[in-house]
Amino acid sequence: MKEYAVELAKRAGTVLLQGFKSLAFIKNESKDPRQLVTKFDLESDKIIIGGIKRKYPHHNIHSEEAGFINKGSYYTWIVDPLDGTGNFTKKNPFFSISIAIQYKKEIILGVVYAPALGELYSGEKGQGTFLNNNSISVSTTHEVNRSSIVSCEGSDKNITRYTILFRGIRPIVLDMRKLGSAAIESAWVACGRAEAYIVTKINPWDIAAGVILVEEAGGKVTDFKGRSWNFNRSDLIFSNGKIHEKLLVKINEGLIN
Ligand code: LIP
Repeated sequence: MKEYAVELAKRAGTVLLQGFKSLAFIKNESKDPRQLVTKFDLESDKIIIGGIKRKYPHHNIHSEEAGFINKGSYYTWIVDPLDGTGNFTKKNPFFSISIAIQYKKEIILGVVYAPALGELYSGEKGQGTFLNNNSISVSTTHEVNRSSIVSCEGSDKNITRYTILFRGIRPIVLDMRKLGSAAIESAWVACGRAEAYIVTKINPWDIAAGVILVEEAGGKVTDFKGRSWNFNRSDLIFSNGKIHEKLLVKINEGLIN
């Protein structure tokens, strides 16, 4: 399944990269200006969903574009065919494809492919995390004031929550950045470019692959109450494990409710 997930991500990535490199204006197909959907999200979705249906017709699929296809299986493929659509439409290379496989309640495989960056992350239960076939691990930093944090508000319509979080966390860390692709942000924790990724109201397809990338790279993923990830939990911290509790304490000082 890992090889096939990688193959599908690469196939979809080729199409996305063609669109990204073309000079044509990329239109938002959605009526809501905050809800970006381009023809490339849909094309990429078709490639990935079509591929899963052909090879694993009995598996469930949950994709950002196609919704939930329930086959009553223990296996569910969780797919974001284009994560970071906003970046993509602005010719910013930070966009990716995210494919995860959940078995029962647990994520067992994750692939994040950022074609314009030439980076393919993969993680498998008990097998570690890899960036372009090189084993990667989370950063060893213990000090919050030496930590780089990536963060975003996900699909939170109440922007005040994120603003309060940013105001509380920013003064105690070295740096705080927003990359515009949740899948890439979680992958950055897995490879040690950031000590943590803090996100509010994120959709499961944006970060399901990131959960296993970070865990298999030696990190930790919980919600703001310290509970492990599940499909319905959306206020999340992905970290190197060493600064996790300190950030949780800060968040629970009343930054977010
Ligand atoms: C996007 C995320 C981004 C987040 C947006 C959105 P999409 O995913 O990855 O980081 O801030 O709210 O969810 O919609 O491009 O797949």
